[in-house]
Amino acid sequence: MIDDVRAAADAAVARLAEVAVLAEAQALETELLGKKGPFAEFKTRLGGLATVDEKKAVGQAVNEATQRVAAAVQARVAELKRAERAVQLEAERIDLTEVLSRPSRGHAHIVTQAWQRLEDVFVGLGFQVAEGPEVETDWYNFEALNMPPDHPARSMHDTFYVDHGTPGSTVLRTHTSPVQIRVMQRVAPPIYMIMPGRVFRNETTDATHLAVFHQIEGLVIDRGITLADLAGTIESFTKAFFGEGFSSRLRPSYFPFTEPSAEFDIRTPKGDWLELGGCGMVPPTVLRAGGLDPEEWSGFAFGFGIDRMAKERHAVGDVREMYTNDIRFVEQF
Ligand code: FA5
Repeated sequence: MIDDVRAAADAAVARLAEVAVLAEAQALETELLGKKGPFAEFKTRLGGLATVDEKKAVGQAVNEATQRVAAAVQARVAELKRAERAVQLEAERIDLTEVLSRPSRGHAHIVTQAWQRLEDVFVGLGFQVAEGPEVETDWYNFEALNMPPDHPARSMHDTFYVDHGTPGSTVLRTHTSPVQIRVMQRVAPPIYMIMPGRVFRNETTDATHLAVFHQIEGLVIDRGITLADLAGTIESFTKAFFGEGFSSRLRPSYFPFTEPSAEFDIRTPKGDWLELGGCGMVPPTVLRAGGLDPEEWSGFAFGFGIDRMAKERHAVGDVREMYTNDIRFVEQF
């Protein structure tokens, strides 16, 4: 019978080793060590043994077997609990390393940065910001700005026409100056306004020319405004935008919608002169087109290219580089 007891213990331990689920191990504990289990049965059979020595020897074997099986149950249950906990932890794990592998953030394009900085500087000088439509009528883009049909200055603006209304009546604006007229019509003076935006010219592109580019227009209308105010504003802007080491100059030029007209250049700390844009005093014809009385109001306007400013500021060799969408180029700024 002692051999039977030991064999039963071996079988119990072997079964426990095969169990893979915690609940099954707990059920097996009841089956093996409970009142109806094999070792309980061995105990009941002790009474039927012939001698006291036999009872003692078999009893001891049953106790040892019970203890061995109980220890095996305990070890297996603990092992399976650990395994189940590990599975649960894995399932509920929050992967904090995600924060580190987040895709890198982009940033504003070099031209957008220049646009935003220009706005900041002019707002700092007391200007407000307005925008106008990119698809414009011939009247706003040309006629109201002193360029009637057949005016020779129109040939300087190679125009994209839009197939809308009377042929030739709708254009993609060739400059931001039409927004001057829209602002004068809508805003009561005094006006201190800048008007940034996209413009279009049917031109062959090269290192300094694009067919789609950006300008920023400025318009000041108040009482008693003179050319000295224009020169002072351009000088303050130059220092605020480029730095104290820079200065500006006005050079006589011609635009149909300003009189007198000038190009304005900036002088770099190295002494080079860069042409930035055009400017001048707003003539009575243009003030009237905007619905203002030239006897009461006077003013000046200026306009320059944002893309060329970004190009100069960052020493980009070719303005077309900024629109190749090459991430290696864009990332540098
Ligand atoms: C004008 O467009 C005038 N409307 C500016 C103006 C406004 C004068 C108000 C007086 C009063 P212009 O054609 O020169 O002028 O263009 C102004 C600026 O736009 C240029 O100095 C240049 O910086 C930029 N620009 C002109 N053409 C291109 C082009 N194809 N590609 C990139 N930038 C250009």
